[in-house]
Amino acid sequence: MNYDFKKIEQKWQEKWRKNPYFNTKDRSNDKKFYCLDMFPYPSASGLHVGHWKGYVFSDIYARMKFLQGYNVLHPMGWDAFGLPAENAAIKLGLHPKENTEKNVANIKRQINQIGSIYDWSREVDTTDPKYYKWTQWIFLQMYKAGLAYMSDAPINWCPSCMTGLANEEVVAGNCDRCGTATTKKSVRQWVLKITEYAEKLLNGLDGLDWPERVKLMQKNWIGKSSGATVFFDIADKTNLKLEVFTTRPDTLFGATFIALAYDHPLVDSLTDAKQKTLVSSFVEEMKNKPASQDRFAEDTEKKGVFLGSYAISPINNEKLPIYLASYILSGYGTGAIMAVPAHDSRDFEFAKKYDIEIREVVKSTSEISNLYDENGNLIFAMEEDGSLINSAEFNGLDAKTEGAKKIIQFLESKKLGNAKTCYKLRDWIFSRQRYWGEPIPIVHCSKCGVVPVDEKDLPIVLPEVENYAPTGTGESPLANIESWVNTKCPKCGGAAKRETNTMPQWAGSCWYFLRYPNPNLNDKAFAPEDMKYWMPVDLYVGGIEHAVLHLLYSRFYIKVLHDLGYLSFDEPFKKLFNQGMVCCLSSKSGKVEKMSKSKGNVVNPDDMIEEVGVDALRLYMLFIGPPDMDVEWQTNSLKGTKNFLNRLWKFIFTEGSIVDVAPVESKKRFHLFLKDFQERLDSFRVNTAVSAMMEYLNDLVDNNLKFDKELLEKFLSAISVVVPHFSSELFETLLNKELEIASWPTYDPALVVCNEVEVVIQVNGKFRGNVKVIKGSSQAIVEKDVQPIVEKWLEGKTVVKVIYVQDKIINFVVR
Ligand code: ANZ
Ligand code: ZN
Repeated sequence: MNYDFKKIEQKWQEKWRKNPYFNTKDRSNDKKFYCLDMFPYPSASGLHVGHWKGYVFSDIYARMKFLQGYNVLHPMGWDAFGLPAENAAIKLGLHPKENTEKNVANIKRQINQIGSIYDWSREVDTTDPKYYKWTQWIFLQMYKAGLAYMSDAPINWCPSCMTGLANEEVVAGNCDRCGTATTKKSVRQWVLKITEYAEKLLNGLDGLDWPERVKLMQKNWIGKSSGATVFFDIADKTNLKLEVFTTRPDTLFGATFIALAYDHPLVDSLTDAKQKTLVSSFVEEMKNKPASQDRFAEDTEKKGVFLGSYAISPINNEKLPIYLASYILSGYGTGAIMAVPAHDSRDFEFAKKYDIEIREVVKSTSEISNLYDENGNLIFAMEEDGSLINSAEFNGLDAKTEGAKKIIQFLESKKLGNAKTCYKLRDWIFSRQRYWGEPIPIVHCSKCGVVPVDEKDLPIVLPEVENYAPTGTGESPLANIESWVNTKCPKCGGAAKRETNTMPQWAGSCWYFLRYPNPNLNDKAFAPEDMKYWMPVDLYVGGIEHAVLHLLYSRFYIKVLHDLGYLSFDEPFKKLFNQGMVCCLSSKSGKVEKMSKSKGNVVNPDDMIEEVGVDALRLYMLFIGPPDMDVEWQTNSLKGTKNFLNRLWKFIFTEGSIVDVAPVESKKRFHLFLKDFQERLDSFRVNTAVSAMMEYLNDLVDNNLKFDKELLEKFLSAISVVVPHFSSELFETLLNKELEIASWPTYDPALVVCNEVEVVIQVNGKFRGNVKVIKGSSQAIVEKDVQPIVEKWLEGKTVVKVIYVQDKIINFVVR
């Protein structure tokens, strides 16, 4: 009997479509498990095997929890508004709606092929008016709470996408969507006060079971700095005062100049007549520079110009020249700094260039070599902690701790400054001058000003428009549809105009997970009882690229809805898992790169399924490497997992493999496998769980082990999370049952004891640790098991040989 994967997989997929036995029960008394994938945006190219990696991974846990008796919510939907979808449609000359529908159909077909237990009855589409009615409703709640406001401040602008962008969407000065260098543009825009939540967003990170690097990225993005603001008088201008923000108040005696951002409000009043021409040409130059918010871009040359005026140091009354400097950001702190060249490398570089005094005020307590040249001049800024010198009565204090504290106290007592905390996080530019998004539910009335749309008039439906291409004028294409724009003021009933900006693509994805429990709810965005039962999400699977975008924005939304009394929890995702990317050799560049259509290295799952089947592909996606790491796709290795399934099938159908009562040794071996398999799944090492399956098959064959019906049922139930079609078929054929009734098997601890041995790990003969493995484990298994332990010893080395003495020792010989 051959394993006819095509027939079998088709058969089961049809059955599951007709009878989705795994669909979610509404609230029940069962424990719940909310297993969520980041929903895709329906791009034209469809899924590639890179997308499969995350979806197969999450399906393992959805299926496992289902077999464990949990009420599982494992939904899927479409993040279909926004720039990517719209740009794609424009390119094809299609209406975004039409194009989106087409793409959704194709991707849905592809997702269905995975054989995952998605509950399609809860599908969500962010472009459905029944959905975005509530996206608009949330905006109104924010507006009413004072968290949404209009601003005319210059924002990041992408000249190619012809829209404003949030800071999070600008990467190294370029548009995150199309790579074009961004500029600054003053357009009227809507902004959300995410900064009001900086502290809450920061503190909330502590309690999350998220990868450390994502938490760190958010922490850095929020960028909390503690220090002080210091006020400086201006020489000969008694009416002016300059405020700077510093994280190093302890270095106040070392300040030798002041630097301002080019657009600081005091530039004009501080510019001396003699310097006017120089200053205005510098300002012009800075205006035209691309908008980089990255103060740490150390490579850029520091430039500046002297304004011709001086500030007075509040601590020693010295006159400090005031400069404009290219490295000062207008949006951070006060846009002005006291510069301490001896202890800040940016100031150091600037001082060297413009020949400004460099005065040391902190003596390092540890010896730093090469700090001075032969003439005793500093070669670089000493940013380390140390004790204060050249600082009058503060000398000798530990600079960053006591010194800072005492100097802040001094400033506060004389009203010359205050302790202060700054955040790098900026408010969130929330409007886009584009067509394909949720209309912002606001009306502008000449009499009443800005008026929110009545909640009962939601949704404000995105109108049909003939020309949806961006205008580039700072107005959205909606502005041209007079019949839509002209409306009545909800307040006074007079003639008024609709807001024509639309929301950014993130608006719909900030809260979609609240909608899945009941996507058809008509009178509310979500029901409190549902929220209480389902939220927070138990496992959230998606790519690292959303670390400071979607994942930060959603946390903000949830915290706002919590504070407004709509939710009882304030963090949406308890556990986050970032699946690594699938990379592949690109024929264009000759390099192994992230799989993407533009690089021409995409592997289409449709083709792979044709060749090896769904289960073999699932198996391979899990086996390809640690799930959180980037891995390289190799079509050849796919045959390996196909062969494995064939061999397993053959073994099971071999005369004598299934007996009435399995011998004790066979039972033991099975329970050992089960323990291993489950522990590895529990710790998210899915690749090694698959190797446990492979090892077990070798064991079955080599040692002539047997199944009885009980063992077989347990075995098939366990591996059904990985190869559901394969398992279902055997369940039916051999056990006369449906997988539907299966439950998650547990190993018998009595059968697995005394079967573990401790193996000594060595690298070049040196003891590096121990590892517990199952007695009789093969070299391949032990090698995999010890990887995390030996990793650091093997890094950058070549393994020449691995010497393995079964159950005793494994020694890596490296060069
Ligand atoms: C004096 C000083 C002495 C500073 C020293 C640093 C070292 P973070 O940690 O990133 O918050 N700064 C303040 N506002 C700035 C702006 N708008 N653009 C560029 N730089 C700015 O950095 C805060 C420090 O960066 C501040 O402390 C200030 O320089 C500078 F030995 O003040 B410091
Ligand atoms: Zn009005």
